[in-house]
Amino acid sequence: MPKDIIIDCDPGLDDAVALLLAAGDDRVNLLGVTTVGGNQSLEKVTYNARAVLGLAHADDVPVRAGCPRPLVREGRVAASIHGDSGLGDVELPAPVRPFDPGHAVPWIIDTIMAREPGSTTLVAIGPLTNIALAARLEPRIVDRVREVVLMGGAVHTGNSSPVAEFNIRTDPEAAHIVFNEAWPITMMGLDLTHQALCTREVQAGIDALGTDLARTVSKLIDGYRAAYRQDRAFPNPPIHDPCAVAYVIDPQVVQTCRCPVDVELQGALTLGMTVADLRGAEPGPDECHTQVGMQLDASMFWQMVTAAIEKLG
Ligand code: PIR
Ligand code: CA
Repeated sequence: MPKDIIIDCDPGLDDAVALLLAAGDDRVNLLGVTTVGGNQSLEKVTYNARAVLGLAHADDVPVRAGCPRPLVREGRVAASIHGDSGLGDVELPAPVRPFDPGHAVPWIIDTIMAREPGSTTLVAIGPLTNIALAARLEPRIVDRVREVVLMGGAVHTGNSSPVAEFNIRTDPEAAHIVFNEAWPITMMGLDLTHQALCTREVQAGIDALGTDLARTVSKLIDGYRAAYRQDRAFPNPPIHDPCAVAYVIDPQVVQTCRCPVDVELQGALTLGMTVADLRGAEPGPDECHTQVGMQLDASMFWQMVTAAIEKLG
């Protein structure tokens, strides 16, 4: 039985790869895609989400635009990495599907409430604004989702600041809300996603598929590689967001550690840091609702991504 997922995202070069993985792997069923201002403006990331689903022949998947900016703070885009459009300089065919009116947050709530309890997984790969608002607007979703799997945060490093990751740092109040609700959360932070490096060898494997889609993905990765070289001195770019989807597809791809996690809202140097308590013995799932991805099986991960691109043709 495939797992039903909703992806909340801000595409974003790596969000685009996450959407393709979800569309191309039979072990997940993509119920819908919701968007949030993050890597680029809400308007741009929503356009990009529709265009990427078009590439994946997934034009029947609903797309709803959500919050244009964080709950409290000013929005800040990541144009130095994702470019002015949000997808580097790759121009995708214009989306054909009509634009769905209606806000993402009530759509998320209605979708979760209409389905079997414990059957819907929320995969959040942008700032957590929509997810936090959904939990406040309809608290019953907290018991009703199967799990929240998110890309964000970090235990030992940052990218937006020395200790804070971009998605959490962009809307720390929303992240605070999400981490303090009792739903099961699996956090795929930078500790894990910095292991999802697209090496030349991995990229050659994608190129070898020889399809138009593979060429487009390779161009997206070229843009990401150039930006990460320039901005971050990474020779190979970390493709963060598909790690969250890969974990839902097959949890074996990630080794996790269970520990309490909270979000810093006060610190002068540490705003938006995800503070993980790694002291003592690992708690059980009844005592602690959060776990953190620590070790990625990179070869299994890239096999999944490559196979999904191949399957989409
Ligand atoms: C990636 C992102 C933001 C900034 C940089 N430098 C790199 C986006 C990705 O889409 C991912 O969801 C998360 N935010 C990684 O921090
Ligand atoms: Ca993202």
